[in-house]
Amino acid sequence: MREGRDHYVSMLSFVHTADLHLGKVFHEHSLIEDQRYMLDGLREVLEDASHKALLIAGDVYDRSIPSPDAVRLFSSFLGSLKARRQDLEILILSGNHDSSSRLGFGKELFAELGIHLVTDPEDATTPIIIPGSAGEQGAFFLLPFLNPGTLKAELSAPMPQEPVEQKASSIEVKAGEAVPLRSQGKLAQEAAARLEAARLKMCKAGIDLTVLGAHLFALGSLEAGSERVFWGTAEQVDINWFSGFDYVALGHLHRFQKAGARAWYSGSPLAHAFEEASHSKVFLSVSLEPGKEPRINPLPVQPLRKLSILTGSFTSFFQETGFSSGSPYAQAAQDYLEIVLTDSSLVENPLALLRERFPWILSVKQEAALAHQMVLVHGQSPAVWEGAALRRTLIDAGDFKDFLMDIYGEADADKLALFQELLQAIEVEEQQA
Ligand SMILES: [Mn+2]
Repeated sequence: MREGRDHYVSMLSFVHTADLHLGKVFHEHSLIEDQRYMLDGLREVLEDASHKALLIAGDVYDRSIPSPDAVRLFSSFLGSLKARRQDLEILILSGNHDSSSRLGFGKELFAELGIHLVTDPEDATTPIIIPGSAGEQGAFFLLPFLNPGTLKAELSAPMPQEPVEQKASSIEVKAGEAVPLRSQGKLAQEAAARLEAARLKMCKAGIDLTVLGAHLFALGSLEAGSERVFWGTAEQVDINWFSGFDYVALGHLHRFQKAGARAWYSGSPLAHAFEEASHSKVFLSVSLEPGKEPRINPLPVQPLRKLSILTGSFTSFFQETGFSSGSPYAQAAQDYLEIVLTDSSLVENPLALLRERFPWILSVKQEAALAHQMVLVHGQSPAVWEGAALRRTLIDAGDFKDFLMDIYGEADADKLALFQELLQAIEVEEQQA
């Protein structure tokens, strides 16, 4: 990483990452060792002292009540990072997967150590000031995920762009009265107005650079496949509201991408879905110079194990040793693997059978066989079964009962009950998401 250093001399440089999802369980397999390996890599990147700060733009943990392993891992990461780089400022905001109060534990004390946790949107307008290498001053604002109701606004006039929703509301709102905001669009608009006022105040006070870290869904950006996101454009945020900032460090979408003129998603440093197997996973090294465009340097993340998808017949994999160096599958045998079977008949318990050959196999898909089954039973073409949305509206307990009858000749009551339970859980989760 040495060769890039000279370019950074008169700049404010920092590392932007997000969506660590510590404690994530992937197809029933804990990713904690993968995450430890990834954080070791991040610590190495930060040994380059030209990076003045680390900004984590939300979703530190995978769950609002993180596993003990995940908390221990993050604690030891912060400790060992600070032991090597006392001067490094660490900036953390909470994402939709984090519990803001749990992640915010001890924030008043940690701030003294240069570890800044912002978990309340009300605190977003108080920046953290970080000097660059030539004495220039950067003001970092951190906007945590905007849970419904976390900001209030006076609705004296209908909010621009969303007049219809106001009319439909059954609650009488008096002019000048502050009401809690619910949709992502309105919450972000209110936050943007407050942040812009605070940003201008900093600029007037002589600050050279302003940076915003935020966890939100920027309108027009692409999902990666492993996010838990809102549906509908009312829940997306116009990133132009934040265009005053010299750089916007985004989290929430797991795909590394540009989201606005000076706004980027770093993406998650590890893939969390097989759909992401081909995505590049990076940490972003960002360098800012007053009056210039931000310089983005994506640093590839070396994962402990890659994700691979292989397609073929069951026999072709079952007869494969997977380990011999001449085999086309030699590398895949070391990867987290999803195998897509092309057979037209279902294989029972294929995961256990194939695990002997491929020790890190996590998923087997048999959609060809399922589609074939549907044609035999209902005379429907496989195309009907493409797309998750269609499937969601088509499948119910009756279909599952028919399916069990077709496959096993009987519909096991326990399996049916479990299916009902899972279906309800999915519906509840989707309503709360
Ligand atoms: Mn996330």
